Amino acid sequence: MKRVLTYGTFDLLHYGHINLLKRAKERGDYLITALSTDEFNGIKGKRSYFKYDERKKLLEAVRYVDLVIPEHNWEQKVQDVLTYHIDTFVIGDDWKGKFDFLADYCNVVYLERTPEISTTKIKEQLMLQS
Ligand code: C2G
Repeated sequence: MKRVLTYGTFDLLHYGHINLLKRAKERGDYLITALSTDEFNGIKGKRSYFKYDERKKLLEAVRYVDLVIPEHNWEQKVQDVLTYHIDTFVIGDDWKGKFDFLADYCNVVYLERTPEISTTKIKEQLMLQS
C-alpha cells in the first residue's frame, strides 16, 4: 500500500483544495491529510473561518481523504513521515522547494495550484457582495 501525506488549513473548502487532494490520492492508495490546528494557523498568520473540528469534518467527507491528523507545528513532518510510513509527500507548488528536506525520507511532489481560486479570494468577493 502506497501512503501519501499532505498538509494544509483547508478553510472554506473549495475546488482548488479538491483538485489537490484528488491528485495527491492518485499518487498512492491511502491519503493522510495533516490539518492545521487553529493554534498553528495563528503561527502561520492565518485566521480560518471554520474552526479545526469543522474543517476536519469537511475533509473527512472528501472521497480522496482516508485519514485526517492534526498539524500542530512546522517541525512534525519528518516524524509524521516515519510514524505513518509515508511513501510520498505532496503539496501545492506555492511551497516549491520548502520541503525538499523530506526527500531523505520519502518522495516529495509539488503539484500545480489551481490558479484562480483561493480562500482569501472567496472572502474578498463575499465582502464586496455584502
Ligand atoms: N491549493 C491549491 N490550489 C488552490 C488553493 C490551495 O492547490 N487554489 C493547495 C495548496 O497548495 C495546499 C493545499 O491546497 O497544498 C491546502 O492549501 P492551504 O489550506 O492554503 O494550505 P497552507 O496554508 O498552504 O498550509 O505545513 C504546510 C502548511 O500547513 C500548508
